[in-house]
Amino acid sequence: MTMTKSTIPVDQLTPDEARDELAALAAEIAYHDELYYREDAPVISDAEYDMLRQRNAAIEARFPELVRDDSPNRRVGAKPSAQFGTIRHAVPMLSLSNAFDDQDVRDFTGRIRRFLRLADDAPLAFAAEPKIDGLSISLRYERGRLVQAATRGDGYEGENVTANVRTIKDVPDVLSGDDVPEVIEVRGEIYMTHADFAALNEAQAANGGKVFANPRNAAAGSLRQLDAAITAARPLKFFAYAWGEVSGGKPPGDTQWEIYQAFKRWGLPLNPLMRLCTSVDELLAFYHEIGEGRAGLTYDIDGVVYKVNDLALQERLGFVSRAPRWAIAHKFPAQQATTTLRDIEIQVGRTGALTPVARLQPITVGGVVVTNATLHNEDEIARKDIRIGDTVVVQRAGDVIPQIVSVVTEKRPPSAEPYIFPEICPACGSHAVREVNPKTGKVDAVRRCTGGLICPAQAIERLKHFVSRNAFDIEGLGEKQITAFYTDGLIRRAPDIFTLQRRDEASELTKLKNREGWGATSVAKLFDAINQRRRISLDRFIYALGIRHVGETTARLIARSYGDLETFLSAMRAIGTDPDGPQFHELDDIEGIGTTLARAIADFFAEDHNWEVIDALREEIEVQPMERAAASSPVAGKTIVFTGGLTRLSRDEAKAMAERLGAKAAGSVSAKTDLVVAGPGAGSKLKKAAELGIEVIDEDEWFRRVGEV
Ligand code: D41
Repeated sequence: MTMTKSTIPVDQLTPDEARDELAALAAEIAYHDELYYREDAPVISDAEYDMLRQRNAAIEARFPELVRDDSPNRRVGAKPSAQFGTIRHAVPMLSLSNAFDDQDVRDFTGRIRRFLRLADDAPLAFAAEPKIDGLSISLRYERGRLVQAATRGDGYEGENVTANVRTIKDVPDVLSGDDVPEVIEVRGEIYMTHADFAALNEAQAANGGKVFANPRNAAAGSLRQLDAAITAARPLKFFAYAWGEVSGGKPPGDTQWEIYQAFKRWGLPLNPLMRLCTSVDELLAFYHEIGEGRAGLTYDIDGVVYKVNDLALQERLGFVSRAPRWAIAHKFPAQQATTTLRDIEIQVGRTGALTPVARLQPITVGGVVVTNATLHNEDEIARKDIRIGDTVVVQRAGDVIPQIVSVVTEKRPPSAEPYIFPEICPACGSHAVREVNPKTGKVDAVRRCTGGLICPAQAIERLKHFVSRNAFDIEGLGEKQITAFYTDGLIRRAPDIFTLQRRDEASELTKLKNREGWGATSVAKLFDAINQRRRISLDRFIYALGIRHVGETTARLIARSYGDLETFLSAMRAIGTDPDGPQFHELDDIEGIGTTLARAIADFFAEDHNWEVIDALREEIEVQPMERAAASSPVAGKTIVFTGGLTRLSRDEAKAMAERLGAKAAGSVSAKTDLVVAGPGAGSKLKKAAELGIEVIDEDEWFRRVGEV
């Protein structure tokens, strides 16, 4: 299959070129759909596939008369795997932050000591273990029996793969021992050994079956078999390394290491290379030792993981967004390879950012086929002087998008010209500009399309975001449907989704069920899916708005902080009219929300058209209030200022503790402050609190109040 290659911006295509390219794209996308849906063996990445579809959509938007009968946007493909039920993890499965060199590890332990106010020479032990390159899984045991197994999924919800996991010999059906908790979720990694992987691929090839790219994919593909008998025939293995819900709060033991010993007693497999370390130097020695032995292992690892051993300290350290402060993955260096850069394509994102993507001659880097790489932005391209046709060094590290490290200039073809970054949006032809940051006076690295509402790429990306899994999660309204509905003018803005059924019922001629690829049943299903989402939680609603920089975590923080839609919107209305008023500072003061983020939110609510969308949405949907974080704690909902020297807590830990208890930790005392916790040496803030008549307590009283004496 040849790839469609075009660097011509969409708005410069002639109708003939557009017709040809649409034909090529239709064939190419159909080919990839087939591989993806029927064979579960895509040869391009999702991002690359998305790019094809986006280019197709952009051309169709500009040349509606050229939209083909077999346009990719008119076909409704089989959904990947809705076959497995989803399971909500009782305790979310966290992610891990990464360290890439020794210094990162020293910073990690330094941060922990500072956070806990531990002296440099105070003992601090870590459990160190190889990081298995497999799939994370959560196994739920009730009264010692395996009752449920779920993949990690997005950390909150995973797929129910119980039947398949039951076929894995490494996973005990029954835990043995008299100290097994009534309920325990054991977490760990499912993986496949190199030898088993090679044998599986050989058998697959001989039978004309699917050949997997690496052991990790083979393990994932095997676990996700609908027929558990197939999984049973696949040699999957398991190592335990963590836990989720446990009756009684925590498993028997006070340290990570003790829990591992309990796991072992109960019959769960542990990685034999785990080690208890008591200094950074020991951690680094462990890393280098494992790295040297890596090639001799029978399974893939991509680094090592360090975890604070003491569970009480883990508890105090808590999390930053979704990763624990008490653990880190120390990754092995990335793998590199050289290949040629075939093209540079420009993607237009939801907020108009023009992102250059390198299309590469496919190359295997560390066992994975790489066909594209991120180029970040135009400065990066200029700095590295990357040109189409160049031979480039590509690097892959873990799950991150491959990068171009450098150009092999000796191999540069004489015809290669410096790359000129487009100054107009390839999707809508508007000027694309680099904004100047008013604070720093620096030019933004990102060039943005100024087309805003008229840019079809931005509009489509916004809609895609709106219906995506962690936003409104509307089944049956995927990328293809959104693009087709957008192109045909049926859905231009989010509220249109909720009026689609009424408009369809009112229309005489162009009923949805008569569209190609649709029928009465699929249309009824779609309306059903849309109607099911007329009630939505505040955090999802905020996330769905697609405000720049506002991801899921931030949306949740905001939702928890304001509680309900009315409170949130009236604050945002105030900010929209007075961008530097008290409401803005309240937003800025939310722990985890920095000024850039607060500004982006303020900018969003300063736009009339965003209010139009929100108002129209409110006609159609009901936004459910959020439970405020830890509403039952004595300080929930309060705004607290810590000032002066604290002896038992670092400032960061105090802030995190307040947050955990549902309070807001603010930086300055104002009329909104409910409580000031002051240590020795508190100055002006204490004075201000006295002036305003705000209650002031000391650190010991703080601990008494929150019941953590
Ligand atoms: O071997 C692994 N892949 C591994 C993954 C491990 N040995 N330990 C892990 N520990 C955690 C925490 C500390 C968050 C319980 C992990 C992972 N997490 C993890 N794997 C994928 C996302 C997070």
